[in-house]
Amino acid sequence: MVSYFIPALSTYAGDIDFIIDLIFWLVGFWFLLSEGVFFWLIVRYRKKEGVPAEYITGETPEQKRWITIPHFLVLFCDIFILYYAIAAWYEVKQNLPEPQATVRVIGQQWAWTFVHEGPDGKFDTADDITEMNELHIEVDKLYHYKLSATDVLHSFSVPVFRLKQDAIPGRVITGWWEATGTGEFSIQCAELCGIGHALMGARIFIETPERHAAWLAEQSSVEYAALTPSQSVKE
Ligand SMILES: [Cu+2]
Repeated sequence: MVSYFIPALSTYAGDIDFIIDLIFWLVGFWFLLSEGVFFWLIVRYRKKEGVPAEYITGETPEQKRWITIPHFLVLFCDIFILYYAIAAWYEVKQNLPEPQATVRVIGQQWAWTFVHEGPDGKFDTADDITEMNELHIEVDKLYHYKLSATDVLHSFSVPVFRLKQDAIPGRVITGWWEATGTGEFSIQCAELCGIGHALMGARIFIETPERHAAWLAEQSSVEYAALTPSQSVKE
């Protein structure tokens, strides 16, 4: 249902959408049922000529059953929500599959910086590729992200991945994604981080291996070229 509004483009997006759907249907069922009973009682016991109003304290066992039985049934539904929520949490947060590539994600007031290892597969070398507010990645490739913040709390949010992770100054948080479809989508900051918070959007470009290789080659050649003032590092 969620994917009708926002495409689900990571390997774990479907698990998270399933929990949202499950909660929607369970809560929706109990909402409609309780409202139905509520309005039925209002109509059934409306003011009638010759029938005096009754003061009900709700203390007799027969009256308490109106609370306790639905209460236990709702708790029973919670078992299913908990089961799927813990399974999804394990998949997204506890489980860390071997990466095929790693990207540094750095939040700062008010922009995102993304650093790729470059052709040598190592950070902090001359061929690292740095992007501002644009993240180019490859589809069907398992990435680790190393998330940090240089000033205040931020939150790295990629709606199409159903991924959201706080970025905390002084800490590097590792997580992962594997994209399952191509396209250009939004990245947001999901933690109020100052006056420019609303402007802290970026774009993610999920590319085919061919397109991504072409982009990498382009970046490398631009970074190594002797730049003249008229040239731009950007595409
Ligand atoms: Cu922010």
